Amino acid sequence: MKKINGKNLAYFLDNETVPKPKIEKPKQILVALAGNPNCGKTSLFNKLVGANQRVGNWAGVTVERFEGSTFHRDYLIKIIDLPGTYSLTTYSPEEIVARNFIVEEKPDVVINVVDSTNLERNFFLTTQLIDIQANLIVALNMMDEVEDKKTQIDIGHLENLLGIHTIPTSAVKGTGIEELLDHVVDLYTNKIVTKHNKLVFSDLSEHFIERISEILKTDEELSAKYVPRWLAIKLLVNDKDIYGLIHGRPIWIKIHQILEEAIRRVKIEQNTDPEMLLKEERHSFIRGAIRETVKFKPKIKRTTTEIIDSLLINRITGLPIFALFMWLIFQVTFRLGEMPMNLIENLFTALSNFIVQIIPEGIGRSILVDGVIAGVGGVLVFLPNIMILFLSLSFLEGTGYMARAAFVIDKVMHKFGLHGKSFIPMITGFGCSVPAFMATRTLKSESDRITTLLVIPFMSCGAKFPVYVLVAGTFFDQNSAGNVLFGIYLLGVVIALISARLMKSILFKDISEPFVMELPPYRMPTFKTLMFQMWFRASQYLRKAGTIILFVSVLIWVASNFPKSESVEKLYITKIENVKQNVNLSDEQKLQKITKLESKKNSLQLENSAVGIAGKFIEPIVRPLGFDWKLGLSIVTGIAAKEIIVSTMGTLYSLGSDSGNTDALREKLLASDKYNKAVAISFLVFILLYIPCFAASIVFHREAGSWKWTAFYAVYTMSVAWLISFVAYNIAGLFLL
Ligand code: BGO
Repeated sequence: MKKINGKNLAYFLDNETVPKPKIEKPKQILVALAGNPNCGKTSLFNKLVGANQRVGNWAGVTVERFEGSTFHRDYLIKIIDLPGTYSLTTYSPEEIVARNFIVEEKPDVVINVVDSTNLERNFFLTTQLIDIQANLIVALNMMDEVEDKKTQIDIGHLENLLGIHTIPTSAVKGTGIEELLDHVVDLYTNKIVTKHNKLVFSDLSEHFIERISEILKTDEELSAKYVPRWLAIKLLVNDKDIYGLIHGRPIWIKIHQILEEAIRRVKIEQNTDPEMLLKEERHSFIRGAIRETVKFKPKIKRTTTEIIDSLLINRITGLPIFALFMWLIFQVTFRLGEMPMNLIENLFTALSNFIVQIIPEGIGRSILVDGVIAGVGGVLVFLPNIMILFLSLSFLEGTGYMARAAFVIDKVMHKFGLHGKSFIPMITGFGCSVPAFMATRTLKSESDRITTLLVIPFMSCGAKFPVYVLVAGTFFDQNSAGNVLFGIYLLGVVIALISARLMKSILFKDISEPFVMELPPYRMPTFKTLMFQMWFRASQYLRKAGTIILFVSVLIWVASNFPKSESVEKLYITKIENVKQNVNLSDEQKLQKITKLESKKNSLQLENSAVGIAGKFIEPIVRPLGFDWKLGLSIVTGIAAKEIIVSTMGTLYSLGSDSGNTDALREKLLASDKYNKAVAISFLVFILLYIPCFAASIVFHREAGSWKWTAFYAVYTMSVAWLISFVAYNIAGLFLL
């Protein structure tokens, strides 16, 4: 056999005749390493690719380009080491190179190398990589140093909060490298995924991001190439390159308008611009994530924020402090509100007296005094309380405390199957259910969202407040009234939490998905912002008083005055005439008797009127709760708007010339033998828990998106209200009477 270079020739011949086995080219995965300068990216890159690397330059700039490759589990992993950057703006050539590569080249996987000894600074870039919706893995590098410093990182929890697979590594010790490569392959082959829904900005920011994204999506060419959400965020932060990309396109006109609106609203509501707002919200997200997952060795010297946080977010002191703040708010609202409230009351009394003097008795005067002033005036007297309540809530929100409260509540919320993030819409519910329902949009888990929507009605809205002030202030002394108010609000929260637990385990049978609880910086809210927010709510309240409440007040006046019973009218006119003719009575005695007869006649006429008939129809349903037909009817009218409850009561208790005067209404309530403390408690509980106003219910339906949920919401709130009121009435009856 012929030999070539000492090798058997048959070997070569065989090789030529036998078909060559097909060697498949290994599948290639393109990976980018992104991270801050000095996070250990180069060291990690060296560990990943060994000597298998080349150095070149990025096209057009004098920035070095390192690339290398390695084999792992049948895959050729090609790794590009991007220049170190703190951010993905376009201020430096390094940033432009890193950003363009990720956005334009779309690597299969991006490894975000993070210096774990400095998470706060390094995660800023991470939040921007989340915006781009890159297929991310976080390499928590320098873990050896973290261990040396006795810092503990709950990596599992961090992974859940960020929605990104997180691998601890040490580039100097060479640990975590295999695991990192395993995750690259798993992410590429879709065995694992990166969740991009974890970074949610504030309602205000998300509102504009969503609106701009929707318009961007209509430009097919653009949205095929770029992530619309990322573009929207970049436009809001005034990114010159993205502006250049979009401003020549037809969609720009609409986007431009939204951007202008965003600048205006952010200035008014947050006293800053969208760029700063988003930046701050990224930091809040990062602070929250770190606070939840990292335990540092106690430091000797702490920052002021850390010292305050150690009290406010503390496991032991956090909850009582939150309860104390809430209690204070209700005390202040009640006590401070008293003086201006009396002033407005006196104004309306003077107005009624004036009208009584200038307009002769008749239907016109009665509509004005018993309808309009009793109804609208009865609601307006509570304006100072509403303003104080909203001012206090806005203050706590603006200082950054509300986010801390949500943070503290987070753990409690988890016990009830909800996430701390649900607490923000719930707290918003203390103001008004409409924005609260809308705020649930930031909850990405469907079951969390529906559950939160269903429990928001139990968070007592501001419109119910006047009823509380009226009833608690009538049946309880000044000291106890604030406590009763606080108790009512607390009961709402407790019922909301229990309901959430029940719904989560019976209706949804799942647990809540973890999200970061943002921790914004502490700051003093500006006077202007506080005033704006307070005035915004107050003007809404005033508008309601001038429209729907005015309309319903007049409607109730009509329904409570007609039809009139002719026989009752005749009978009492005769009786009154008899008194007038009675020579044995003094003028004073006559006046007393006539007033009594008038009152009796009015009360009988009311019972015979449309309102009386409707009230009597409802009475059997509400009687077990201690209510008569007047309270029952007030509840029904309250379905239109909660403020109407007080105005209905004002009209129903037919105050004549005293209309608009809450003191007179209080006297009537106190004088009635049907009402006592137990009825008052039962009534307060019912008002607290039953279905929100009509406008809020429409928003609920829109957010829940199905009649099934809307029907459930109506039945559930009404049944809970009835049941708990029934229990409260009977228990209060045992102790308070
Ligand atoms: C010096 N652990 C520890 N302890 N150190 C690490 C790790 C790790 O996991 N990873 C990297 N380092 P680069 P960029 C140095 O150079 O890879 C260290 O910019 C020194 N140099 O060894 O360059 C790494 O590519 C003198 O440290 O980062 C390097 O992201 C004294 O982090 C530094 C001490 O790593 C930056 C360290 C002259």
